[in-house]
Amino acid sequence: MKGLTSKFKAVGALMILALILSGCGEEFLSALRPQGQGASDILSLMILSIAVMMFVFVVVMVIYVFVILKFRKKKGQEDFIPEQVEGSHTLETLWTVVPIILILILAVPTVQYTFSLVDTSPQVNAEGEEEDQIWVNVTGKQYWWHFEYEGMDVTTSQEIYIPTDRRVYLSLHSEDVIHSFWVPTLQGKIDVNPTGNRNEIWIDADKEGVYWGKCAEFCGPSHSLMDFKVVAVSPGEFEQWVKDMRNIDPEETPESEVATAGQEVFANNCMSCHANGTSPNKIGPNVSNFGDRERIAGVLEYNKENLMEWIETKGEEMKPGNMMTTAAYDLSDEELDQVAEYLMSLSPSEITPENAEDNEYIESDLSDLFIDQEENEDEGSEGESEGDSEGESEEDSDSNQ
Ligand code: HEC
Ligand SMILES: [Cu+2]
Repeated sequence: MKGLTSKFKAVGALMILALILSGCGEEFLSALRPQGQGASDILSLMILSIAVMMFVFVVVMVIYVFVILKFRKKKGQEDFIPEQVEGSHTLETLWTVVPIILILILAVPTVQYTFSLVDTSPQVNAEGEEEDQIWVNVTGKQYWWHFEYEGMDVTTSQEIYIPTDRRVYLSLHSEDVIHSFWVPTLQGKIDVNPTGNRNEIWIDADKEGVYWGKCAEFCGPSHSLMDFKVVAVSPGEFEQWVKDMRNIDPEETPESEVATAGQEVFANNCMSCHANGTSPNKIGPNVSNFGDRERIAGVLEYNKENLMEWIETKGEEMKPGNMMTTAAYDLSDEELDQVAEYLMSLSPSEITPENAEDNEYIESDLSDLFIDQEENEDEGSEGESEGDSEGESEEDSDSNQ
């Protein structure tokens, strides 16, 4: 009896634990708390398949218990052999047809979503017109992410900004090994391949906020540290951010003297790998808005101590195997302080992850941004039609060798 009560206790504890755990999951990270269309479609598929599985489980258990009770060996019937049924037409039809129906219930929406989740054709608005699309070229690298806004002359790393009123379309490729781009609260995963083919997906966020992204394909010793952020802001804020990012002058002298000295240190030791402004994709992240970052190198808490340690150690322990470890510089404590001060002063915009959740809905139809894109297309420059442009840039060609 004692054994039985303790078993009940154990089961009870497990059930309570399951209940508590099911309440877990953060809005910025959990696929079970979707904050965008893609993730909520995926969650509905999960719920559907769990419902089908529960149905099968319950039916099987009911029949099982019924059969055990009804046909168990009774006293005085030791030699009794029950009636043998073989080839029952009704039964065989039933257990063929029911699974087929169940599979169809699962398959139809699954196939439908498999296509719609990566359908990057333009959305049609209420007036029946095709919406202008924001395309971002995404490059995955060991162990960070680079983002180039097509036709907008905006480049950033680690943190991608999107407006909350529309889908943002991504064209992804890798410069080294296979990565996988995953923002659990917003969309499913998509592979990021080095072979020259670009995968495409869209993301959207219902409300302002910072959503965490992860690399979901093992890609080296710091794979688990290959984090990034999606910063969703209102359309007006997004427009402001794009304008601010476009106006960066990398030559501009910072306000403080220490930072000005740091600018010099940076130019002499770091510019071979890092870019400031809209210069193209380099070995290391673009630092144009490093002062606005939520994290250092995607994962470390943002403060000067961590930053100085990162620069001094080249992230050797903080992110093992990262490509900055090959840098040759050797800085004095003073120079470390200066360059850290400089990097933290790089804040071209008021629109930062910190105020992403202010819920100030600044209206804008973003049309200004797209006019610019069309101009670019007219000039026959890079704004050329996004998506299917395979390996269009120089960076692609040298990464494919
Ligand atoms: C050999 C190329 C190289 C050199 C030289 C280099 N870095 Fe880096 N740096 C990188 C790479 C690659 C990363 C990305 C590491 C990662 O996250 O995996 C990085 C990341 C960083 C980051 C984090 C960036 C972010 O967006 O969070 C900072 C800050 C940084 N480097 C500062 C410096 C400073 C300061 C110097 C010069 C004193 C410097 N780096 C020189 C390659 C380099
Ligand atoms: Cu990766």
